[in-house]
Amino acid sequence: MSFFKKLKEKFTQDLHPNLQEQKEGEEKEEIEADPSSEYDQPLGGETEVAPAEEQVNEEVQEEEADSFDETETYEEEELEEDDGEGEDFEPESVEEESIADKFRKGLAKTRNSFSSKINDLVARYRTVDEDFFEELEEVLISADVGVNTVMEMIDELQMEVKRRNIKDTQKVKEVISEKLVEIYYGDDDAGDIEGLTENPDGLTIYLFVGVNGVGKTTTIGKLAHTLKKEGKKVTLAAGDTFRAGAIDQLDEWGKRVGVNVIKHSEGADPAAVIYDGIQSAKSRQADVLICDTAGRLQNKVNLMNELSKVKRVIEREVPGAPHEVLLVLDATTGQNAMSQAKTFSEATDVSGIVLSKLDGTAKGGIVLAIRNELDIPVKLVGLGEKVTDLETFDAHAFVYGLFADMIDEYEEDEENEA
Ligand SMILES: Nc1nc2c(ncn2[C@@H]2O[C@H](COP(=O)(O)OP(=O)(O)OP(=O)(O)O)[C@@H](O)[C@H]2O)c(=O)[nH]1
Ligand SMILES: [Mg+2]
Repeated sequence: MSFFKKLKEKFTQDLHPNLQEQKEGEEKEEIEADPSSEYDQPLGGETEVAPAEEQVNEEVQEEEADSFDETETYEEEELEEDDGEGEDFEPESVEEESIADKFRKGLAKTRNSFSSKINDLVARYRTVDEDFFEELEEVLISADVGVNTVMEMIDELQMEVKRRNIKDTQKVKEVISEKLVEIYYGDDDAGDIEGLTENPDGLTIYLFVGVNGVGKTTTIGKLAHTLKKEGKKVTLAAGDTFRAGAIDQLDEWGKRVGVNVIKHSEGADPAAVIYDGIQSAKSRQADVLICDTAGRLQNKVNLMNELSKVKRVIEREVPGAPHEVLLVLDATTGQNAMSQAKTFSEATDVSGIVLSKLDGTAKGGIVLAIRNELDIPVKLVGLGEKVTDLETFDAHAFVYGLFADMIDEYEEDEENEA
C-alpha cells in the first residue's frame, strides 16, 4: 500500500465526526463542568510543609550552594496564599479532536509554505534528475531541516527512487514523506522516544527549561490541563522568580486549569521554591510536579548555574527525578533553536524537546534537525495558545499534517485514474 494511503487510513479512522466543521476553520470551544474535580477539599497540605522547611535550610547549607535565605523564602503566609485551587473553576474543553486533525489544523501555515515549494518544484521538473534533487535539497534546507540531515535525506531519496524506478516527480512527494518519518525514528521504536516518562512508584517531576519567551509557562499550563484530564493530581512550582510577573502568570494558569501552585516572592531562590513544591506535592500525594524556571538571568552562566542547582535539589529529594528535563524551543526561530538546544544540553541533561508555536510561521524541518543532529526527541508540540493546543509528538501525524493537501490530492488522482 502506498505511504500516503497508509497515512490517510491511519488518520482518518479516528477522525471525529466534527472534522468537517473543524477543517473549515471553526474553532468550536465549549465550556463544560469538570466532573472529576478533586479540589473540593480545603488545602491542608501546605501546613505540613512547614516543618520540612527547616530541613532544607540545613541541607542546602551543607551543600555549600548559595544558601537559601529564610527571610525571603520560608514564610508560611506566602505558601498559604498559593492555594489558588479555583474551586469554582470550570475547565475549558474543546470537543475532542483527533491528533491528526490537530496537526493538520496547527500546521496549516507551515504546510502552505512547504507544500507550495514542493508542488512548484514538481511542476517545473516532470521527470526526476540531478537538478531536481539539487533544488529539492534547497527546499529542504530552507524548511529548516538542517544541512546534514538534508544530505542524508537526499542520498536515501535517490536510492529509493532508483530502487523503485520512479521517473515521475509527482511520485517523489510520497517518498519524501516516507523518508521524513524514517529519518525521524532512525533506529528507535516510536514507543521508546514518544511520550513522557513517568515515575511508576511515586511523584513524577518535570523540569521545564528554555530561553525567555519560548513558551515554558504556557506549555506548563497546557500540560497541567492534559494531565489533570487524565485523572492525575498536579502541582506547579513557580521557579521563575526572576522576571516580574512570571509568578502571577503561572498562578493564573493554575487557577485556569484548577491545579495547585507553589510560589514564593519575586527574587526568591528558585531552588527553594522547587524544594517547597516537592514537599507540598508529596504531602498532597500529587502524581506530578511541574517546575517552571526563568528564561533569562543577568547572564548565561548564572542561568545555567541556577538550573544545575534546581536539578540537584530535585535529584536529592526524589531519587530518579527529574523524570523529564524538557527544553522548550520556539519553532519559528529556526536554526537558532539548534544553538539553544546545544547550550542547554551542556548545562543540563535535556531529555526531550517541546516545540512550541508550530502553528505559527515555523518551517517544520527543525523537528528533524533536532532529533537527528542532537539526538533529542521531540516530546510535545505547541499548536496554539489555547489550553488544549498541546500534543504529544507523533512523527506520522506530523508528516500527515505537513502533507495533508497532497495526500488529499493524491487520493483524488487515484480515484480519477480508477
Ligand atoms: N501561537 C502560539 N503561541 C504560543 C505557544 N506557546 C506559547 N505561546 C505564546 O508565547 C508567548 C510566551 O509564552 P510564555 O509561556 O510566557 O514563555 P516563557 O518561556 O515562559 O517566557 P519567560 O517566562 O519570559 O521565560 C505567550 O504569548 C504565549 O501565549 C504556541 O504553541 N503557539
Ligand atoms: Mg515563563
